[in-house]
Amino acid sequence: PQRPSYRPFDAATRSFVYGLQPRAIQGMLDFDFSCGRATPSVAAMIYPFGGHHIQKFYWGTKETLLPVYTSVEEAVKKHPEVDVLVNFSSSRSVYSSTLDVFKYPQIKSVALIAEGVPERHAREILHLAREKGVLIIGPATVGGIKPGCFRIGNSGGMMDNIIASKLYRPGSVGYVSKSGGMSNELNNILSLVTNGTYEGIAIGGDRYPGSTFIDHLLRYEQDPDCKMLVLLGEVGGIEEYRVIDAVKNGTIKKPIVAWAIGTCAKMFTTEVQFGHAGSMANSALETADAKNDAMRKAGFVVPDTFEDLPQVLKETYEKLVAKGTIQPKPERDPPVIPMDYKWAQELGLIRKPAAFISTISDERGQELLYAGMRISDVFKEDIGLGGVVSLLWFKRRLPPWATKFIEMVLMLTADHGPAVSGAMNTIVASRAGKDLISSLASGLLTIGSRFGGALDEAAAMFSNARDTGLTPREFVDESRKANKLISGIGHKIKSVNNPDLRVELVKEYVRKNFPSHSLLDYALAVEKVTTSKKDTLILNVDGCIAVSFVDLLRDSGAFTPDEADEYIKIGTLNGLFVLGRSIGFIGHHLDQKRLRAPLYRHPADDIFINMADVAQPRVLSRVA
Ligand code: Q5B
Repeated sequence: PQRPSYRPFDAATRSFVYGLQPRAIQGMLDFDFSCGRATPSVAAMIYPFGGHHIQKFYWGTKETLLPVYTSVEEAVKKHPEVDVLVNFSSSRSVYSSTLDVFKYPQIKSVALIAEGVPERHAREILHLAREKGVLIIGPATVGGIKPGCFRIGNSGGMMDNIIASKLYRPGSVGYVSKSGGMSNELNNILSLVTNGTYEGIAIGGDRYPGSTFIDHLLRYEQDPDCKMLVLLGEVGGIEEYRVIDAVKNGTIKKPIVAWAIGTCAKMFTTEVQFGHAGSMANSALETADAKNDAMRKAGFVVPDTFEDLPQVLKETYEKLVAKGTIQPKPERDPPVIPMDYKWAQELGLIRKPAAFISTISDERGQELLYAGMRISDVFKEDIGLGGVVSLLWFKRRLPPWATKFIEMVLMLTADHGPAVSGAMNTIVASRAGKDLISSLASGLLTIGSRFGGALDEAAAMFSNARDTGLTPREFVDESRKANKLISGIGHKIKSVNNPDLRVELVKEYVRKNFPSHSLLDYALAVEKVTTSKKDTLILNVDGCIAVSFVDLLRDSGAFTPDEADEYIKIGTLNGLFVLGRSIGFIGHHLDQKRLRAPLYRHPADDIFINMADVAQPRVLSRVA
């Protein structure tokens, strides 16, 4: 690109960003968009790790893709129009990456953002840059900004600041400062008392910046579009004196307003090191007061205090307007920059209906909450697994007899040997090489109305029967008439003579601890009728837990009758068996893995294969 050496950045400037800096790049692209640039100022990223790929950014309301190259060589080959590099590499790698860039004469300006670059490295970079004719800004800098044209990295701050300081269009004042923060301040002041910033560079606070005040002020002096200069120096170093010489010998002729920060240093009894590495006076000449005096004497416009800076800027600007040197242009409305959704949400500017509602837990705060209870309190109050289930399933703390009952159910249902259908499927899946989750899922998917998943229907059937006033016998007869098996009744191997001890334990606990157990009593009366027909038709473990849980829901005082009914309807009770039996299924899976059990194939002689009644394929006669 052909642009005069005094103007390294214009509205067509394209750059590479070294390092993965999506936020900074998005900031540069948003700035570009606000300026009305036709193309993004960032052409690509360079990042040696992770391979060549692309990343997506916003371009106004639309999106655009930027390539990420792994080497400068590749990047310059693909983008011959790029002549600026914004180098975000760390203090450790900035030296090597910058030296690498020097191999490519196409790169004319490099901004070094890293802080803490060893002075030896900074001086070497500076020396080589001079040899190669490359402009270095930094290190230890935010960079700089050319309103309406180009923004180096994060210079200028957030987009609302950029818009408020009118940086989306050029003004007439070129400034140079050390600090990025003070640059923001200057952008703001200049937007209020002049027609704004033409270009602003923060050279960085190190002792050996790659370019200094004079380098940039000489550029501004040459640039016909820059009408007024500002130097914001500071205590320490002698760079301001080089500008003083240039003003004295007439090299700088444009009006220059200046201030050296750090005049308060004299209030300290010892030498003070201000924020920047170079901001400490090593001689009387380096104090801010000495610099301000010398600049004033040389003909700079120097206010009496920093607070007076806006006033002198205003006066100097107005003189230039009065002389016709500056002809203020009519303001244009800044384009609306779409705000990032997250940021707008944080500011409370937008709302949107949530796609999901959740009412049981919250991890967004400092501490995880289970139904409003802090996880630390869950342990402090030792509410146990039953307490956690009561919080997450029922959104309330149930009394200890109820939470203990939940725990008892989980323990009782944890396993019932390898032969039950769910455990079998877990084992077969595990032996087929499946992982824990697949094997567990295989077992869980076996739970259904005949095996383990009869609780909800048992709760519904027994409650309905009792609530509609059926006697146990009428209930059994009606079910038989309707050809309906009673859920919760019957067991493959347990019987009156071989009682299921789990059921005995539940009955004992409920009778001892529950305030009422009317449905359990009703179910046991039904069992009397069914076992009189066949001794395996006992109230089984599913049935016993189900009716006891209905007693808990209805009579604990913790639920309204409607809530109790709803919990039965929405399938809560099968959850107890599912949760408990997961423990056993996981155990079976681990057991098979431990045993290195091979693939299971069921013996064919155990399957009666009979295809006698397979329908013969019908041969359709052709229609002639
Ligand atoms: N009859 C459980 O069947 C089983 C009847 C009935 C009226 C009934 C069967 C059943 C309802 C579902 C249920 C949970 C399939 C069971 C569980 C967890 C487990 C499992 C484990 C664990 C057993 C023989 C005769 C026939 C039938 C009649 C049967 N059930 N009448 N109501 N409910 N129950 N499931 O032994 O006249 O001869 O034709 O479906 O509650 O899954 O340990 O294994 O922890 O893992 O094969 O405990 O009862 O009996 O079907 O041959 O029937 O009794 O009509 O009469 P069986 P079947 P008839 S607990």
